[in-house]
Parts: sequence; C-alpha cells; structure tokens
Amino acid sequence: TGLPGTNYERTFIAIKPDGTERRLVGEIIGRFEKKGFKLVGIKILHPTPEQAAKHYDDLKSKPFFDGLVKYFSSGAVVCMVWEGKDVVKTGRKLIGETNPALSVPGSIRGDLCIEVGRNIIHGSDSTQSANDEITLWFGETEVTNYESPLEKFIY
Ligand code: RTP
Repeated sequence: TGLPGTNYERTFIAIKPDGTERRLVGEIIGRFEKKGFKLVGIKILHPTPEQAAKHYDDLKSKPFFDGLVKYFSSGAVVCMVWEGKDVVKTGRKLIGETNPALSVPGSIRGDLCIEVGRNIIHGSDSTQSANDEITLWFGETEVTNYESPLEKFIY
C-alpha cells in the first residue's frame, strides 16, 4: 500500500494555521471524503519553526521563506494522509492554484481564501514529495491500513 499509480497512492495534506483557526477543518476534510478519497492518517499539532523549515526545505532560497516558516508555525496544523487513485494530482486539483486569486471557484482555495500567504492548505506536489512529507510528519504506526468493504462503489 501507498504505491503510486494504484488505488493506494497516498498524499500528505496539511490544513495550515489559518485554516484551522478559521474552523475550516470539517469543510476541507468533507471535500476529500466526498470525492471518494480515504483518510488513513490524521493528527493536529503546533509545528516548531524547525519543523516548518524542514517541511519547506526546497523553498529555502525564496524571498518569502522566513515569512512562510513563521506562518506555518504560527498555530495548529492538521496533518493528514489521504489515499486513493491519483490522489496526489487530484488532491492538488481539489486544492487549486498556489495563489487563491488564480484558483477557480469550486476549488478549496478558490472558494475559501484570498492571499497566497494565507492559503489555508498544503498538498504534496509529487508522489516523491508525498513520501518524504508523510515520513517527516508521521511515524510508521500512525498511518493505518484498514479495510474499506464498500469501495466497489468508488472503484
Ligand atoms: P503548498 O506547498 O503549501 O501546497 O503550496 P504550493 O505547492 O501550492 O506552493 P509552493 O510554491 O510550494 O509554496 C509554498 C507556500 O508558500 C507560500 N507562498 N508565498 N508570498 C509569496 O509569493 C508566496 N509564494 C508561495 C504559500 O503559502 C504556498 O502555499
């Protein structure tokens, strides 16, 4: 399981501190659930600046990096692992563009936020980064493989 290209592909989704603070957790989880994806890992934590910097390591040369680390470590983040066919790519579609102003209505950012620096949610951009991010935020025993007997209605 967790294998990219199968119905068991996984992605890492995080509701950022503004999303949590704005009480959008249920709304966001609902969208992934209604689509048909399966929640296999979830927890809430207040990241340290070190954890935030590690998560965004590939952006450390960007001018907005310091502000981004401050933002991501400014409050409680809901960390999730979602599973399903094409969940990395489709998850990014559900989320919308990085800049909410360019995100279509119907997407999470298109419907629920305004500023790129307050864009409420993160989603892995590839199966490789999904793997790295799941490893960074979750212990092996914190992601659960459970049977989903009614999946014939989804696949
Ligand atoms: P994420 O990693 O959070 O899902 O976002 P993303 O792939 O859509 O965008 P990425 O380029 O990886 O940027 C990561 C996060 O940095 C913030 N950002 N601020 N001020 C700016 O110009 C700027 N650009 C990006 C956003 O919070 C973005 O989600």
